[in-house]
Amino acid sequence: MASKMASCIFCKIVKGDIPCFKLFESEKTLAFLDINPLSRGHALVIPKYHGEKLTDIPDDSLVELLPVAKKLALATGATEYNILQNNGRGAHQEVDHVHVHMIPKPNPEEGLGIRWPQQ
Ligand code: IU
Repeated sequence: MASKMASCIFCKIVKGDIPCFKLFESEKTLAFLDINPLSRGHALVIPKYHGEKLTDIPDDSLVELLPVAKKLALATGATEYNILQNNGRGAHQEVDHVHVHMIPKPNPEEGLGIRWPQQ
């Protein structure tokens, strides 16, 4: 586990060793913009606790993920969005640290006019 954490890119982001565009942080949770967004405002919400899949994470590190994704969805002003969480290669998981995607559906006419809340 310790060696997986040492090489985990999201653990490095949690530690501040790799920069990110931070959107939210609490004791157990971090949210930041996806580096390769599917739409403007595409964000990731992660537990700071390292675990590959949902089933590897204790419940107390999971409870905030959906409320934070909801907060970020509201902040984009998007009325349509996807919340997505992949587990395993066959389910399209690429990064082996649990994360929840919040993917706003772009509004082709207006754009999103995102104003992220101050922390
Ligand atoms: P997936 O659910 O594991 O397939 O999604 C991984 C996401 O992590 C994907 O959208 C990447 O663009 C994103 N990502 C990132 O935001 N920053 C990184 O340094 C790396 C991946 I590596």
